[in-house]
Amino acid sequence: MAQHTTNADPYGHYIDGEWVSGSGEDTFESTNPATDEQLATFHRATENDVDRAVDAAADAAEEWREHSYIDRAEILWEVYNELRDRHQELGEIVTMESGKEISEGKADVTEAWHMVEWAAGNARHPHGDVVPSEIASKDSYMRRSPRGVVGCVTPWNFPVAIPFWHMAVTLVEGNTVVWKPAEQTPWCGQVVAEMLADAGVPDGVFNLVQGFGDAGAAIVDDDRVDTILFTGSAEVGHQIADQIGGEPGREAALEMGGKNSVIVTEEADLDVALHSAVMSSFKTTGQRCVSSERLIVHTNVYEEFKNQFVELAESVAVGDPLEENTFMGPAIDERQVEKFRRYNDLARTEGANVLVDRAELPPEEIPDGHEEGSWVGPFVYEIGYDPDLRCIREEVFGPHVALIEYEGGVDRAIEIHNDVPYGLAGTIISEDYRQLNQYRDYGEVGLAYANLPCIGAEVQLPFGGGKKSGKGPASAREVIEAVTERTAWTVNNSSDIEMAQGLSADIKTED
Ligand code: UN1
Repeated sequence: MAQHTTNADPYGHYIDGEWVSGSGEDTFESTNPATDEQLATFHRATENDVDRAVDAAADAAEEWREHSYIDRAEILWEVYNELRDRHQELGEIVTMESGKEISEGKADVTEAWHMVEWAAGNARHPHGDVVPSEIASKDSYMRRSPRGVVGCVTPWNFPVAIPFWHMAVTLVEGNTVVWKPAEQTPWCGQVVAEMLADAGVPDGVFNLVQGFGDAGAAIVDDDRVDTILFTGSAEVGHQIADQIGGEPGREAALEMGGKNSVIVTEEADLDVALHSAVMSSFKTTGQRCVSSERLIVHTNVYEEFKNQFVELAESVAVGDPLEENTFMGPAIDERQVEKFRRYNDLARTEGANVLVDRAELPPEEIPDGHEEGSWVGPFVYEIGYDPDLRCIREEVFGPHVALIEYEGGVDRAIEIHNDVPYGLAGTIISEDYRQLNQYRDYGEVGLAYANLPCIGAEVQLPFGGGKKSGKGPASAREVIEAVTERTAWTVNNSSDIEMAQGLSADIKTED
């Protein structure tokens, strides 16, 4: 297995069908968060490089839309096969660059080919509606056409899957793309770009720029980019929403964070509750946008649940993400470790009773040769419910988990769940179908689960949330709305003009 890429020279950008170094002098490193080893070096894009990439995408747009859906999808089937054939290798690259343990690294690649399969398969499905008219001689349709140039800005935590959430449907629908992967996972970006280039995407149809937030901002600022697809922090997402919202003709679909929860009612099967809570809180080291940082537990089962959850949080295996027995790998980088520790301190200041504190892993728990990694373990506390506490309202993006005890009916648990600015994911654990249905109907949550963890959504579901969590889902099947224009196309089959709504079609003249 490769410990780093084989390239000695820095990797570049892919613009207009060519690999280029770009106009800037700066380079940056991809590092392995489990060891702090450098994996590869990349040229850092300037505004000028983004400008060239948008130029190429704009020039290629007209020709690309002339291809049939099925021709466009043909290219993606090549990518689908390659993702499957290289599953183990790519899973290891995801793990080395993002720190996610190997089953998650591989699941990331699987989720990517599922998305490609959905998008390419959808090319042979109907793309619009036949709509009835009040007037028998009229035929009406809803037709879709590509919006043009789509800018994609993707996060590090699903470095292969989320790029395909954005780009697979977008390309099949006939748009061209300028993509900036997260600066933490440029190697995954390079691999995905090589696949698309090798599959024969025409020059300019797909462009990659490697870099930081300034390159992402340059994509957003360029008004030749018709749609922005963004998955990442609420802070950046809201800036994009503010900016694009005021620009006629431009659209943005934004997928942001969450302060998700697991509700455990007095009717819960406690084994299911514990299993779901551990998966929701600690998988991906708590760094999914759907990870849960709040466990809202009924008073009747609180002590028993707490004791067992604490025991598991004390013992989940943190370690080398390439090892199959590891449950949690490292955090992505030191910045994320600091944020996690800052929020742990905040919870203490706000009155938390700390139950598990593995935030600073003792040296004997850190695998040999991994001393420089960004290691963290679970931090679990209980706290009396107060809606103003920041530690239970703000997203940490780490294994930072609050236990909140509630009394009364499930409506009280739902009220606590809803009382945060986010509305992305959540789950309820209960054997009582009335409680489940109440949660389904009143939980403010885009991805709602029952008797399951609140992670692991499949690509054929709509993915996204309300409130601060999202705006026009930037993922999976819903992307189609953000990257296509709808035309209502109505044809009259008669030589008389007859109007709907009782509107008179008589032309009345003075005489
Ligand atoms: C994310 O957390 O940023 O539902 C994406 C899931 C995955 C996607 C998560 N399919 O957990």
